[in-house]
Amino acid sequence: MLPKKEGQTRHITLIDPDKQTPDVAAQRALIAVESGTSAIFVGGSTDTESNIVDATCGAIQEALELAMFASSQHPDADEDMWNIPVILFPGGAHAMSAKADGILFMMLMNSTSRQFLIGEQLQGAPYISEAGLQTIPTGYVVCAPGGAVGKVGQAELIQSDDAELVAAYCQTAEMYGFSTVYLEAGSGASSPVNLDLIRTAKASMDCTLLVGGGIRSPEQMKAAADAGADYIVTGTITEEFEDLQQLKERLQSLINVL
Ligand code: 1GP
Repeated sequence: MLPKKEGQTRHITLIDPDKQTPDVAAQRALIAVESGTSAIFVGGSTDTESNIVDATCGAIQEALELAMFASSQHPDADEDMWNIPVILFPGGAHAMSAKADGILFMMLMNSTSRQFLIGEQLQGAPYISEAGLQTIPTGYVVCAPGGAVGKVGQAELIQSDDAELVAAYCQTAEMYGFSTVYLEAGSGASSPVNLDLIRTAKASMDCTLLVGGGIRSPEQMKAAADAGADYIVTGTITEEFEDLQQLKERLQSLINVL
């Protein structure tokens, strides 16, 4: 569901269901797709109730379907551009929805807490199986500064000069058979993941590499892409614009550097 293509970096938009109504989330998702994003992640906060996650996933899926139908009525429109996966990025086993297309099934690899290494996963697996959600087995590695997820997830943060350690985490993820590794600096981080860490992660494994947290400028996007990120995730900037046209311009300025 998150294929990688050598030499190409794609963008993912993270929507936190706690930060707006489902209708506004759907409007933002449509703008993100028009701007060139390749997938929508839904999640983020640790204490979101599943009914809010469900309503948000439902609203986004409905909006994408309507947009696709509208496109199908115009011979010149690209109907397929709306065929975008909605993927859960859960704060825990409580924040799930069968209306998503898939889920990042994550191990917070550098957590010191059993809860985030295997506990939430054990609680969530029966629901995921029943709902038939496609799982994307993901090694989630929190790097400095780490933000709220570093604290809540009780992570031993990867420091900017600890390339050897990030390589070992990436190799471990690959040996476990994970398809994806997500280097996270924390939502709203004051600085993104260190570029050397991204370069080392990319060189140490064949898994798809996701990078996110604190990326706000075209320069930061370009640097993370050049360092080897297969996907760059941004969340906070999508929440900063009431005006959808302004949001579109901002997202395009980021995505167009890729
Ligand atoms: C957080 O990596 C994502 O999990 C996105 O971070 O909100 O800082 O863009 P931002």
